[in-house]
Amino acid sequence: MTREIYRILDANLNRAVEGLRVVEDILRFLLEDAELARAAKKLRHQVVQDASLLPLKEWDLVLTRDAESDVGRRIQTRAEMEREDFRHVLLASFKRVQQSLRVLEEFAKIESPAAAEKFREARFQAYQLEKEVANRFARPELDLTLYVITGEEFARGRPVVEVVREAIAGGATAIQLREKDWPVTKLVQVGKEIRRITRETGVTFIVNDRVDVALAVDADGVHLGQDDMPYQEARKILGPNKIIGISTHSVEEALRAQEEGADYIGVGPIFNTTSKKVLTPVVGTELLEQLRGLIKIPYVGIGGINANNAEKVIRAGAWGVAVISAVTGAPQVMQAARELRQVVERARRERYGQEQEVQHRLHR
Ligand code: TZP
Ligand code: MG
Repeated sequence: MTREIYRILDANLNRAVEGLRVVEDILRFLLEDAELARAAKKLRHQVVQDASLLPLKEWDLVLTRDAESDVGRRIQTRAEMEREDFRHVLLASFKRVQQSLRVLEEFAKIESPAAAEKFREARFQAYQLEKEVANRFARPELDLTLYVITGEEFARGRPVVEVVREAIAGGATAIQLREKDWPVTKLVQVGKEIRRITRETGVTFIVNDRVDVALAVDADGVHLGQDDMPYQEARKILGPNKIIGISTHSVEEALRAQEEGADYIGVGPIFNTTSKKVLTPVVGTELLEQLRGLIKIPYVGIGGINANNAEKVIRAGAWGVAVISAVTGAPQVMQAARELRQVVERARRERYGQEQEVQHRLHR
């Protein structure tokens, strides 16, 4: 093999491996997605191993390296030095990885068809990983500042759709359709109506318990309790672009939900409530405190929360509050929502300042 080919192989091996390292670090430290980060690491190790199929003695590549006299070193485009944000860095890195794997494949053909085939496989794995990462970004925006849950029995005779409209007008950032006793026909019919309203207003729409209903009405996602469909099963059915939230009542459950891949968790019951039939013991704001630093996905407190105690919930570390009676059951739904949202936002500003807003968006 000629020296020139060594240099090409050396440059492109470095490119591929370094590019994968950039991808891996973004997935690990910025997106904090353990699963995708692991996939990037695996691919990086694979490429290094594939290179060992080439008939090269260990130090050949390094010895023939001649970065100083590399004529390409000074060819640098403006675009190469400017990246708008980490998404662009990620995209550019994927392209670099794929291109260098293609070069490796072509030149490996001269010496080792087996290695060429391996580089080809690695390139296709890089395409696949890029798609999975893109899917991760395609999930809808999730703002759990004021998460209003329906409950016809608490709505003082008002239709659920009307309550939803009012709650959104007052500042609800997410709506959950939770009607345990409704037939599926009614869930679908009202669900479609709520979908229309939430789409028009840019509010997140989640369906409680029912993965099938969430799909039928094209909700943004589903909320699952500990006895509902397991996360992995729900994800298989819903695909990568739906939000999945999970109810948790302990540190262990919260960590498991995060590890599995949940997009957010509900933590509760924080205070006493009469709005839920079978209730686990009250966990207090103490559990929220315990989750700080451990849980990186957004989490909301639920259970007995209202404008008088919401500040405590946010101070303890929740990103937002999930409520039934404080809004759905309020005499004036719109006013109640407005007041509660103000309390949450004020508490959050006091707690985090501007910095956390950015952090939170990054996690999505
Ligand atoms: N999960 C835990 S507590 C609860 C649910 C669904 C009920 C919350 O209702 P409220 O009226 O806000 O206490
Ligand atoms: Mg449930």
